[in-house]
Amino acid sequence: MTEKMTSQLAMDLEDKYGAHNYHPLPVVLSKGKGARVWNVEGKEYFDFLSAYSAVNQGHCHPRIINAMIDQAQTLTLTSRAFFNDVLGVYEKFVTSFFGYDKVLPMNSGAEGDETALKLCRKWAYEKKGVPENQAKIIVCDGNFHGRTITVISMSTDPDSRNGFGPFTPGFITIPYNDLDALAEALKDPNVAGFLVEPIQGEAGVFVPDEGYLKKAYDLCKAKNVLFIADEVQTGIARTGKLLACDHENVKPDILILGKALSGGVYPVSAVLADDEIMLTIKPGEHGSTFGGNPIAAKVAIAALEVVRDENLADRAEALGKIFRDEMRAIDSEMIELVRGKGLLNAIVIRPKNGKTAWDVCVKMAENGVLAKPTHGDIIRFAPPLVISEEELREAIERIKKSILFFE
Ligand code: IF1
Repeated sequence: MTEKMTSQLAMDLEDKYGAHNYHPLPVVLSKGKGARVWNVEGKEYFDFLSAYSAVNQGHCHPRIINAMIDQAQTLTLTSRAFFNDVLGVYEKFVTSFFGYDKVLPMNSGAEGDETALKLCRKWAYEKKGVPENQAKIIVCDGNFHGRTITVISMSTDPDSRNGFGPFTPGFITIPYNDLDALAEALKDPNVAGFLVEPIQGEAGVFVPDEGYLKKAYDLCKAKNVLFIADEVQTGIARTGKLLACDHENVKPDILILGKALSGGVYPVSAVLADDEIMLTIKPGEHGSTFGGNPIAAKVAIAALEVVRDENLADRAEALGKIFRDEMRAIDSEMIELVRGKGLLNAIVIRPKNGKTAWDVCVKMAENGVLAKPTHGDIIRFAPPLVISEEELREAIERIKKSILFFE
């Protein structure tokens, strides 16, 4: 490539040579550090998306990057046909970090959800005594668990599903945050598991009622049904606790992690469970070429050490309160609702004079804050958890200025 790179050239190249499976904001990033990113021309932004909560530790955290570089220069991939001297160390570290007997390492969040579904079904047949191929898993309206065919078979979002059938059977859909509906669905003796996001991210940071997770967990336990938490987006300190389930002292039977498990440096996901569930999968029954590779293992250890050593959960809790208070204090008809937990927040935008959440996001980008609307009228705000209070307050001023521009 001899031509000088510009934002326009980058967008033209993606348009001509890349699949059109996204509609990005017209911002072309080329550098990231901590809570800040820069475009090709050097314009600086505060990143308030954090790659959908994958960059909780901040862009290019030196401790994680160095862990990756060191391992990348030593041994990158062995496959699981052989042992290596890193995976077991990581498995001990991560199971101790979250309090489970074992971990099954994968790469993407969707693979984590798929693995959890397979574990849940296997457990149902081998331990609960559900008849073969009759296992059912309860999921919620508005869920987002990834883009693979079985995962979208659980989805209620037309954009995620339409045109991709036929779908995988065996799912019961109930309204989110509705315990009566869950109790009713649990009457089916073939129900094996309940898969739920502790906060629905894609649905627009839909925070359930206080006590919902604990009561849902108890209803599942009473029926010998596995409580499966998808913490791919809400986990890793994002909501002000290490896991969103920790706000209600719920320990999922199966825990799914991804995204910030690697600090956004490398694709790393993980499924954690105790032996009764995890050992239902025998050698040769599940796997992945890159799952648990040495680089992923070292990166994930470093990423979790940063969460621990830099107290990212406490930071998210404290800074999130400032953010929501300041957003609620903005005097604008466009702000219908502010909701969230920790540093996973969203504003529901009431369109004004034809201006929508998208227009607010374009204006925010001009003013140096990056965020993206979800489902049309909701803007999600999720900065890296390493953002300083001073940076947060500067970003809040830029967000206020952007919203008040339309008054
Ligand atoms: C896209 C959404 C967020 C997730 C939860 C599993 C996965 C995700 C709770 C799958 C992934 C990403 C996927 C990305 C955009 C983003 C997203 F808008 F799609 F829904 F964050 F809300 N469970 N979420 O949020 O993990 O396979 O992607 O590693 O597909 O556009 P993945």
